[in-house]
Amino acid sequence: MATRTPGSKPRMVPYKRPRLPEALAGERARQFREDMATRRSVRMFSDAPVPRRLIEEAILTGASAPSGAHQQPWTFVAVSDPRIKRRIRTAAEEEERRSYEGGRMPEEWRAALAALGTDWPKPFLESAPWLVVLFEQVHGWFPDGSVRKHYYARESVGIACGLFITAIHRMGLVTLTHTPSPMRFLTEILGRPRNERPFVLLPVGYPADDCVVPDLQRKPLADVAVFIEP
Ligand code: IYR
Repeated sequence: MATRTPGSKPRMVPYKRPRLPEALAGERARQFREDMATRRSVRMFSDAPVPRRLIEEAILTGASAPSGAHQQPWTFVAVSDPRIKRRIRTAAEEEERRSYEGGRMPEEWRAALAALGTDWPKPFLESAPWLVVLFEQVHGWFPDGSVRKHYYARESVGIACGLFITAIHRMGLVTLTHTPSPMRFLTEILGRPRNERPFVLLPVGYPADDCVVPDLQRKPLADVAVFIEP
């Protein structure tokens, strides 16, 4: 793929989807929506183990995302090694403490976060059985070692993240889209190449027995959608 010249035709294969009756489509959509409505970002994790196979399944779903020029510009790094998790927690808390208490986070941002009750300590970075770090491949490489531009890498990785989160939820697991800021330390701790930028850190596991989440409401359809019809 990387060396395909402009103008050469890709091989095309047939593609079909069953056309569902409207009632069945609607029913499936409703069931899926109701399940997804129970998804929450969780910050209190049980240390109960999760088999690697389930993480692999979610990664494969994430990696099924559409991507700019089908370049699949993502790397999922899944960590269960407690020594690495500890290093990540230590580094993340150092950054987060500076943000929350060192005056690095503007007042408006702190106010916006008040509804979530977040703070700099991140014990879930050790208690969650897996930390999945999603990296964006800002560019790739041609076989001759020259830089291969990636198109819409950030958007593509965002979609992959959404699909990963959905797969995790469908398995009865929970996660959090965590962005300790800045995240550069993850590149170093996880030994990733310079063309990769940490996009999001996703702790994965089961909720702790005493897990609580903020009482949030989602916007109704009328507030999130505009229809323009004849
Ligand atoms: N990265 C910090 C702050 C934070 C920022 C946003 I935007 C959130 O939605 C939640 C938290 C933290 O993880 O605490």
